[in-house]
Amino acid sequence: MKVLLASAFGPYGVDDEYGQASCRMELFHNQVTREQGVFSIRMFHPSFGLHFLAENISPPTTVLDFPSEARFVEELRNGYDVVGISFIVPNFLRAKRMGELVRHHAPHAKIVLGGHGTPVPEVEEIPNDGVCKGEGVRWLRTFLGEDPERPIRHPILSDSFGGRILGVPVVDRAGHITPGLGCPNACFFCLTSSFFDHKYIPYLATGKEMFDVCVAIENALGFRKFYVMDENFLAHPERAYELADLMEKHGKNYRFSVFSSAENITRVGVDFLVRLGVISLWFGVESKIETFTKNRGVDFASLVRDLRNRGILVLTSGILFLDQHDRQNLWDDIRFMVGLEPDLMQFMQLGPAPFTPIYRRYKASGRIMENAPYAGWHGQGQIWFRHPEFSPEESERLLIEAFRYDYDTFGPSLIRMCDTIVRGYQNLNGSANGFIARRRESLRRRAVKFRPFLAAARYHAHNPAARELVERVTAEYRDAFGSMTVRELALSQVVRAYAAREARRVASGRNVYQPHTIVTRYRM
Ligand code: B12
Ligand code: SF4
Repeated sequence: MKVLLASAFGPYGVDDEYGQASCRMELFHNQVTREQGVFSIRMFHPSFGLHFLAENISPPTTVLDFPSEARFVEELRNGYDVVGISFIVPNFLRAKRMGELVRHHAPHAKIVLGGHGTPVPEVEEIPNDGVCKGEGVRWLRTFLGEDPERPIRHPILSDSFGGRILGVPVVDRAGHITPGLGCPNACFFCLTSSFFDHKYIPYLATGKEMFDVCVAIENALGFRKFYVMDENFLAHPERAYELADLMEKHGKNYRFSVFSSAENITRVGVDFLVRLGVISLWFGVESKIETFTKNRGVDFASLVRDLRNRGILVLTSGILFLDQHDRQNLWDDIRFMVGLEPDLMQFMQLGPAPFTPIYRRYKASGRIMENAPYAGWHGQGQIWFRHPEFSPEESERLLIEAFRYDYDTFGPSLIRMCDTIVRGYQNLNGSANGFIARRRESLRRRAVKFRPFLAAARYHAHNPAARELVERVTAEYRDAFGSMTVRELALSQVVRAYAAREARRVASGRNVYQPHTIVTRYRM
């Protein structure tokens, strides 16, 4: 018995029969820094879910990530008994094509489908022998006739590859950790909450379990920085407290990037986050018009300021085209969210996806556009529901304007991040706690790494606000670290050359990168 697990085939982020140019496979460039030209931060993430599955079943298994259609067919020729396809809603047509290819080239193989695309009503149009709508490890074990309840092992993986800053290939990788899936908060628009039935499914239930995975990743891959893929990591403070205690006890200066809702961030407090080694934090501001329970009573302006002053990078997200939005208050909301001055700002269009409460409501009232192709259901193109005020075309234009407003007002996120790092370094000065002193030292190292980029940035600052930001942050660096060394000056010239080339590429409109195909063999 041999198993193949594949992600939807590329190329991604191009207009073709399977997808749209506005649906890229790059996290920041897709939905955060997309309008920041040469400053847009580029990177790819492997399909973590597939590795979780591969690590936790018994047969020899191949994970084929980011194949082309031809590469997928080529792999099928290796004779698999089970082929798993993972897809999200906008990749529905790709998954359908892949199912057809399996039936044609490997007619004896069983096809199983999984991922956030499976709730679409037409899922049965994809040839299949089983559909997993939710947690996959137990489901796939059951499908293969294995014991679903035996302990789950966390895969040892790095979080990203293909990073580029100002066109320079950078290696700034971290370990990947998924402590659990889903979130019980059940915000009405949220697919990940609905997909896992508004429950939290822990993979690493305690701080000790998480600490052990950190140590295992450090031993295997050398990373002491981790990208934590959990929708609401701080919703389980006991796990985080235990993890921090263990790190201190064992002298491990680990650092984490986490997602969390604001209520939980304020509950544990910024001091604790510094102690835990959180270096970046992503939370949903969503909107000031709609009151989400998770955001009730949160003073976002001071929260963002406090976090950045302690060296924690802040990524906030906002939703555009809520029912209450009209031409006036949409911009009030955009200005409010941008005015919080996070390092990074994600805007996403409201996107009713099957399974969610909002989808059911819109579907029942005939507001879902029946002819809108799934390829466009991704939140960075045009809305696929009828809004009382905005047409799909306007939604696309206004989304782009919101991103540009952020960029024009506060400058490149890259430089804001440099600002946060140096602010944290200055403000953690003099702490009596030896562990915090080590945190400060890691901020210094990050600052040093970024300095040549900062120096090259002035040649690409696109308006007076961006130029002023670069000047101010450059002065902060000088105050904190003195003049640039000869090596830093030389490196900044290298960055300048790369950035000039990247700027030409961006200007020519060829502004999408493709991830390379990654083949990982388990037990083969
Ligand atoms: C990491 C991530 C990405 C990475 C992609 C990495 C990759 N290689 O695919 C990046 C940043 C590139 C990305 C991009 C996009 N993403 Co994304 N992404 C996520 C995120 C945050 C985490 C996914 C993850 O790794 N989870 C951890 C793993 C362990 O869990 P899992 O993937 O759910 O897998 C489990 C089960 O689902 C199941 N399973 C999954 N696949 C399979 C397959 C089989 C055969 C079986 C049996 C089971 C199974 O088993 C796994 C173990 O339990 C999710 C949100 C979330 N928290 O889940 C959004 C999410 C999946 N992304 C989403 C979207 C919309 C996008 C984008 C369109 C951009 C956007 N507008 O947000 C682009 C599309 C890219 C493209 N062109 O295809 C949506 C999908 C919504 C939908 N309607 O389908 C999500 C749910 C976010 C959201 N709430 O809106 N994304
Ligand atoms: S808090 Fe975040 S992850 Fe949880 S339901 Fe709301 S939007 Fe989804």
